[in-house]
Amino acid sequence: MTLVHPPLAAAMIHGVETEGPTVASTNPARLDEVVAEVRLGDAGTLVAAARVARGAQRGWAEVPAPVRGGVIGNFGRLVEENAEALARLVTREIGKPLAEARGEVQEIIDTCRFFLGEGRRLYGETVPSEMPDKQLFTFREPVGVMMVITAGNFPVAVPSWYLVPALLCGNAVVWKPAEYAAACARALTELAQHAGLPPGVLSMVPADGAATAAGLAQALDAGLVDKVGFTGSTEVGREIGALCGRHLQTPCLELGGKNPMVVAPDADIDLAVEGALFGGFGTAGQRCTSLGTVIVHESVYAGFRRRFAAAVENAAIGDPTRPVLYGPMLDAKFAAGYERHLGLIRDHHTTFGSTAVGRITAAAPRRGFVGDPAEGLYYHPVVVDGVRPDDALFLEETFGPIVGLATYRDLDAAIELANAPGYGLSSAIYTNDPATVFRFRRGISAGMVSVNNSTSGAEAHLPFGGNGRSGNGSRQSGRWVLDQVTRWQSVNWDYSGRLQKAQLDTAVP
Ligand code: UN1
Repeated sequence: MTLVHPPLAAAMIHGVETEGPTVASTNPARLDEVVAEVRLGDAGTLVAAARVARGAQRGWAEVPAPVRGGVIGNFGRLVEENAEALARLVTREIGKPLAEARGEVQEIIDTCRFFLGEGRRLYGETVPSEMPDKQLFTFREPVGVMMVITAGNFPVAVPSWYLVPALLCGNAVVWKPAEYAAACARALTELAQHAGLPPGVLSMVPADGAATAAGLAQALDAGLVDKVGFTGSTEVGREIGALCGRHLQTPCLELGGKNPMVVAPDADIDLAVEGALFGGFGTAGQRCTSLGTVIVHESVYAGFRRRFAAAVENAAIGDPTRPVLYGPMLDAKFAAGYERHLGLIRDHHTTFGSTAVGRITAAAPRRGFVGDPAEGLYYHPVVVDGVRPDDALFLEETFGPIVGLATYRDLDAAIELANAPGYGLSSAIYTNDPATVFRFRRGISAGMVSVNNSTSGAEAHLPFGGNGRSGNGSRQSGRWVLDQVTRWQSVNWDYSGRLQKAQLDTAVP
């Protein structure tokens, strides 16, 4: 199959397009370019998709797991055959530099390769019984119908973290992608459907926030959704958590972050600067794993600050089809959100690393900008000196190209600062001292810890997820995500021919 990216990104239920009003998805690097007309679904469309999924799920679960694995393998191959087209579409629709977009597409391929094998390895266990002539077993069962709601900063890789294992394990999925990334979602859905999924097992419905909230509530009330997977803001995650809680469900929540990086006195400063540049400004700071604050030991602070400022000043920013550190904001909504956060610092802080704070324009230009800044949603990189624990900038996720700097004297204080915002997704420490690494690892409340590497850029087969404001402890990726997309069923099989009563008929010394 060759991916012909459709100019219309409508919902696909049962492989059939739905009707509905359209909104334009534009290229954030060329605002006058419409990438696709997105036909939005409403609450009823989401409920209809969930109903179709319910009807299709049992049949799919009866397909042997290794055969389902084969379908996942096909999906990975189709993505691979269309990798360049898909990466270019990602860059066009959300403005991520092409190199990063290619990496993101590679992440789906890796995820498919991993789960293709899992189809032959969906192990249960045999467990000894306390009684004779009796055997105990465990089986993984699909949860049923999953509603997957994703952000658009990783419009294809992050959805695949849910879709691929969920489908492999015999679930049916209704996917609600971000409206501003719906052309990518449509392309990925078509590839998945062509891989051999029976009709109805995967539907894709772009919808706005209000329609999604109403549709999810109605689908849960009607008993049509068994599990929700959500990647997005902490605020929306709380609402989804509350809604699912009323239905006694635990969603998989992957939320925001204010990810800290500690630079110890013995750190390789150049390496730390490189890590901070990528972590803070890669994807224009619009990753949930983006670096929030660098907490630098006071003895090396001056040197770190100087080299970091130089690196930020010299970084190439601009047209995402060219080799740049970062391109535009994902879309106008994210630019507006980031502008609100910039209000937090304009009056109160010393900034450096750039000549200006805010939008890159003819009036506020950036030296060496790649392309024409007037064409897209481009922002200056900002480094803020001396953030304090009571600053909103220290505490809140900004989701834009801004990094705070703070200092520390002893490791316990650094850990306390790192934990203070109450998120807990990613973190990093730069040091060559094993004791410092292990003390940091133990003290930090974070799902992910990088040592001498950036806060962002997690590999696709390690547990991914956070604590506190970053999520409810659920983890995606690798074999650990299986606990999100399956439930354990235990079986006890008595072949003694008599009623043996657990605890009552046994005398384990
Ligand atoms: C996200 O921003 O939601 O670790 C996910 C990383 C990427 C995934 C980010 N692999 O930065």
